[in-house]
Amino acid sequence: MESKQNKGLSRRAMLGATASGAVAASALGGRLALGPAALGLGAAGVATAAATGAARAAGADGAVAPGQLDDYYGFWSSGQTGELRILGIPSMRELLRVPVFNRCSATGWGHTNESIRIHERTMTERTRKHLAANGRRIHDNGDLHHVHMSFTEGKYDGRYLFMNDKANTRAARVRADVMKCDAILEIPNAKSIHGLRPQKWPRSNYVFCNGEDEAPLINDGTTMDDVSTYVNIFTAIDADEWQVAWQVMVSGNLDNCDADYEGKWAFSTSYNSEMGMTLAEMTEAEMDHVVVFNIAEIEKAIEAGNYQEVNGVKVLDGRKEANSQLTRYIPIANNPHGCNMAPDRRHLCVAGKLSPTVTVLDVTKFDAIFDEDADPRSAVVAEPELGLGPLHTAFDGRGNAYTSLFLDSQVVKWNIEDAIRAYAGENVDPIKDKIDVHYQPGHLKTVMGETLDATNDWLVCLCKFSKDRFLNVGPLKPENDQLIDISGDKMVLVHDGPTFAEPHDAIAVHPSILSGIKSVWDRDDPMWAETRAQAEADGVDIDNWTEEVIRDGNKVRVYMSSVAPSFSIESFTVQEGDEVTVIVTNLDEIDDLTHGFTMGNHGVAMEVGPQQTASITFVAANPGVYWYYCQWFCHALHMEMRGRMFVEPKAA
Ligand code: RUQ
Ligand code: CUA
Ligand code: CA
Repeated sequence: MESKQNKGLSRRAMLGATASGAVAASALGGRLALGPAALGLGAAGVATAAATGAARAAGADGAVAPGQLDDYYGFWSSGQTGELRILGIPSMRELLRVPVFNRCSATGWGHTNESIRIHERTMTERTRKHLAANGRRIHDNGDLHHVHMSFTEGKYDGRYLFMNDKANTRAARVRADVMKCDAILEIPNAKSIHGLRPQKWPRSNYVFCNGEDEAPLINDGTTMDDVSTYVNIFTAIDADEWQVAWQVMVSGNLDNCDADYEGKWAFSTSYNSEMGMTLAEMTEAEMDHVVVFNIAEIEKAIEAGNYQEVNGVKVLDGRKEANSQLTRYIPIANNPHGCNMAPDRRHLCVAGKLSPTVTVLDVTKFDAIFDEDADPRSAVVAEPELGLGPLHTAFDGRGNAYTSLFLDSQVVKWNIEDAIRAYAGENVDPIKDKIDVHYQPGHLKTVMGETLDATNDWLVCLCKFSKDRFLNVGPLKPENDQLIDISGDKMVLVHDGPTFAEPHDAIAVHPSILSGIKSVWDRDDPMWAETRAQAEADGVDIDNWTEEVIRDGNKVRVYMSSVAPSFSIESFTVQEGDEVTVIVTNLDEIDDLTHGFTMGNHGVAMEVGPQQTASITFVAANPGVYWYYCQWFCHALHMEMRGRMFVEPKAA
């Protein structure tokens, strides 16, 4: 493994060592130690820690000096781009893109065998058939709205990030130790996964997924426009196995969801209680609803076998007319949207969208609404009128809520307890402040505001339109993710952040929670376990310098290593029409020393990080000479890191 390839020359090696030294030093400098999690603060205690913003590395304007690290990781969705993005907060610098549902030219995600296996593992037969009919193996697109981290006891635990794909009815998991997707699940029976949230307590055993679009449960063409056969499906994914645990049929559709801090409930908004198929029908009723899912009752029903099995999944009937103990339907004004559980462990805030109100539900009253003749609205404890088009709500550690007003292009700060007192008849105004944002905000997020570690530091507001805020780049304009300082009484807008299509949601996480992030892969990482098994079957040791070309009928496996600035194989020969798999192991152990493998004129490229193995397969259809090269700048002699593939013409 020790190689001649002039390790001593590597400038990157020195830079790498310096950089990691700097990280360690700044960690010791107190930033990590000051996190609310490190201080063991719950929602109540956080106010003292972060209210002043004293622990911030950044200035009051959110500026982070060159070479300084951000105070928080931001995890951004990207909508129809289909990837996860990592930004620094408060600088809003984009740090990384993690391809998930999209294909990626840089990393080879969606091209490598390792990533295609992740896509294919839980693909339904229908999708397999559809893709094959269209000459493909995986979908190229996704619509990633919501990203959330795994929880243990109401706090982020740094294990995983979970996210939805509305476009192709999937959910994915990203490992937070390497920031790579390790599991994708196509969810049968449901249509269009929109809202997605992990269970918060006792840990994220489940990830809850909302199906937004109605369709016949047995969707085989035997019934089409008979809407009475349509259902919507709520899905709980087993987060460890990344398989469907169970599903519940509901009345109406499902939009956004959340879960409580006791592990008893999940809840989802429904804008289409009407089961309407047109805009007029979907907005017809004065009241829609929130569905409350009773987790213990659902688990009991599964245990008792009270389900039907559809496409290999256990499906329960939680529709209104089934009159079960699985669900309750709480009437909420016209087309509600956001569904946000406050860190006070008690209050669920449901945004009105077409109604200027946010409805506050006390989840400790949910047991009572499961009584036969209880009024489900008895769980409503406040309904402040906030402004036009309330979409989503975020929280700080002082009992305040921040709601985006889409139509007003504002964020409104209001106090939950004051709203409850006002609802009870006291003369208090729950609204504390309003600020203009630019323009039409959707989601907004405070730092760890969806956990018991809610802080009073920053608010990120994801605006759908930027209009005149940036240089005109043509008809397609960026979104505008704005950073707002919420440490004082008044909200202060400090930064405009243009982003490409189309972040819906974001979370911010303290670095102390992500201390397990690796800079170099473990050689025995499960990501390439199947590739390793093939190598072992071929008698090839991929942990050491490898130069092996294995022929297996018309399949050829080329095993090579990379150490800057060389591949172990300078040329290899295959026959016209061979199916070629190139397996590259990067033996460099240096922080940030990523290589790549690109086969010229073959549409083949992949990332190979330090100590990573990656593989890619293609057919060598045309005879001739082809250069392969490393596309990741790795060394002064990076350009020279190349080799030739000879494709010999088929014997006539
Ligand atoms: S919900 S439209 Cu996040 Cu506002 Cu997807
Ligand atoms: Cu290796 Cu560039
Ligand atoms: Ca409606």
